[in-house]
Amino acid sequence: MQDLLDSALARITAAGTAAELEAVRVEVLGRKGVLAQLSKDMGKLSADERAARGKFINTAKQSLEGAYEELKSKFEAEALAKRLDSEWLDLTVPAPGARPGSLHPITQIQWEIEDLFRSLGFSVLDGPEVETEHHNFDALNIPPDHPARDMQDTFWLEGHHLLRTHTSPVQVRGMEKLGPPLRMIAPGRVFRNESVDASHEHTFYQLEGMMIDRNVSAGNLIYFMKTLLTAIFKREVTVRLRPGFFPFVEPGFELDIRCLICGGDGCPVCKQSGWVELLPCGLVNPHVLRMSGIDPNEWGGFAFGLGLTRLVMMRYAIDDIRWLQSGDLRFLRQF
Ligand code: FA5
Repeated sequence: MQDLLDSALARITAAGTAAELEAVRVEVLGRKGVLAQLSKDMGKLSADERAARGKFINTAKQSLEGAYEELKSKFEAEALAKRLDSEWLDLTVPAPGARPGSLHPITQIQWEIEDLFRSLGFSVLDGPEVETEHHNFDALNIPPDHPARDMQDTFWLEGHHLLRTHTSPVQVRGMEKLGPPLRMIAPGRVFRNESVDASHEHTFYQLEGMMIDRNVSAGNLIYFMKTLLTAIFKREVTVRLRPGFFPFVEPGFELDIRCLICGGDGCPVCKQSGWVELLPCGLVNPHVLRMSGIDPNEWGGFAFGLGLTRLVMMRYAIDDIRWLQSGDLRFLRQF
């Protein structure tokens, strides 16, 4: 009996492949295998012999199956390793035909302006798009019955909240949070309930700027505006400064740029005027400083509200503002 078992074990361990092992399994452990042979004449044995034979068969079964399972696991591990080797995949390789994405032109110019102002000592602040009436209007010296509110068609929300109509509320948040002296810019998305045409969107981008210090003058304001425009356009551009009315600045100015789409001859973007409103600005109204807890006898400042979307249109000669939010890949792939 022991010989039978030993030779069966030897045949299992001699299997060199998974297929050979399977063939040996059928022969040794199958219905006609060694174990079946050993059980065949059990009926003819005495009770004691039967017990001894049963015990032997159990032990034999365990050792044969153990040897089989061990070798089977070995072959499976080898097969898996081979498969992993042959099916090796580099997940970092770009898919064939995939185009790399690019930054939206508004983001590109926004980042350029952020870098410029950071180098001039300004912080870049963020503010909420859902604003309070207080920050968007009241704290900017635009009380409820003030006609200036009509200039910015507002999307009103519940509970004295609204979609901010300009980035100027971030001035207020900057003054409240950081106090003077203050140098900040705040780029962001703003919303107005107005009809859309070649130069007007309901959702567009502005970039607010504010500097508060002792002895800030209109000269400082003009210096920063010139630095900004030269850095962005990298060439001579014609600008004009005219008086502008905004309740939060005094005096206020409108800085217009000679239309770069038509060169000043007149087109739908400049509404045939040859000029595009780009950069309203002014010296901060003392009342606004006072409302944010800053003493206007000690501190003064300037503020500006760049029309970022319009600036991008001028820089790249984009003749319709609607391209910028169209999501049209033919347009976006040019940048
Ligand atoms: C304002 O929004 C003021 N908060 C700007 C300001 C800030 C003045 C600080 C003084 C001091 P205005 O409504 O003019 O101003 O908008 C500013 C700029 O946003 C405009 O010059 C224009 O370039 C741009 N703009 C205005 N409406 C639209 C629109 N519908 N679509 C695209 N750009 C617009």
